[in-house]
Amino acid sequence: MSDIITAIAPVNIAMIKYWGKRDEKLILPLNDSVSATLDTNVMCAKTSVCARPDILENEIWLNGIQTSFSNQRLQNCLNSIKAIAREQQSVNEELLSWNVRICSVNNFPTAAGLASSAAGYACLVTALARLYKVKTDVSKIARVGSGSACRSVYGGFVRWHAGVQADGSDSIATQIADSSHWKEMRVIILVVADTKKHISSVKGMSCAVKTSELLKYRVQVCAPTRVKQICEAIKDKDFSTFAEITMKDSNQFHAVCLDSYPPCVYMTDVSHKIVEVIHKYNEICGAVKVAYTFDAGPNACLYLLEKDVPEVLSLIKHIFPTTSDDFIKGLDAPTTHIDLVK
Ligand code: 2P0
Repeated sequence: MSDIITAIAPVNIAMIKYWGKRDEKLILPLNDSVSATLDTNVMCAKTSVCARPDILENEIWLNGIQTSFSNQRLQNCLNSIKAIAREQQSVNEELLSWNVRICSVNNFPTAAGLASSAAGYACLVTALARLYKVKTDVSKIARVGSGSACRSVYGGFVRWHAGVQADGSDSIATQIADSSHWKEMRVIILVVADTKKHISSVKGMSCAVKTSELLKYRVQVCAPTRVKQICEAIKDKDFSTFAEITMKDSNQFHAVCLDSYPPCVYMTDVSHKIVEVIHKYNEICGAVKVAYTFDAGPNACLYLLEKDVPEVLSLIKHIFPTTSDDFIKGLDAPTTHIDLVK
């Protein structure tokens, strides 16, 4: 039997969103996206893999429960890594012929819509690459599991290049800066609802590509400009530019969702209240001190600098008195995770 290989991969939160594919099978995006990878101590997936002659069929266990291995994306990831291993002759044929057992756990609520698939696939592919000793760009294979997973392969600030090649060979993630570059950056996750999203990202973005006129403008004009600007802002540690672009891109992404037909509505009244509170707070401060961003769900992710965390936390607790702290930790790209509604 093989050694048991364990890998850890954190969640990433995009400032410039990925929404829309140019190739659904290869998972190639229409535009570049930019994200920050959170602290592995706070929100991450941990996956162990092994291959053995006595495992009768490939197995996958998610948070302790055995799940079907029939998922095509999962099989694509395993097959891609094995194909590279054969090409590179990195392990013997016997190991490649054995079935695998994959056990993955998240240290955060899987149903909360907090990019669990990104962390999960990044982790799985990293572990499989080590098991079969392949030397390859892991982000390219993680992308085949879930597009945004390619960004979780790196820490700090990451850019996923849409690429131009039809085979996806240049659709990879690269690091803009590691987490030590902007040590003061903090993230607060506000969990508005921990229920599963009603329209999957796959469905939502496919509908947007087919029906949204705004998406065309976003892909051609706004996203490329914003990617360039936010990469500069990250390099210069220019928080107000970083924050303004992040909020505008979140707003445009949700506008694209509404421009889809039928529309996808991910934000709730509580989400909109958070937007209002952050703008009011920035206005009172006379400076952009906090940025919000919302993924395909109602939960808010706030980017802010360490010095402003205490004041913003007390503001949140004041506005949403039912708030309960789920966990408050944070180191690398630190996160505070708060449940707004129980
Ligand atoms: C992002 N999201 O950039 C955007 C913002 C959600 C909103 O990437 O079909 O789960 O697996 O490629 O990666 C969610 O999409 O979709 C996503 P697939 P994925 O983070």
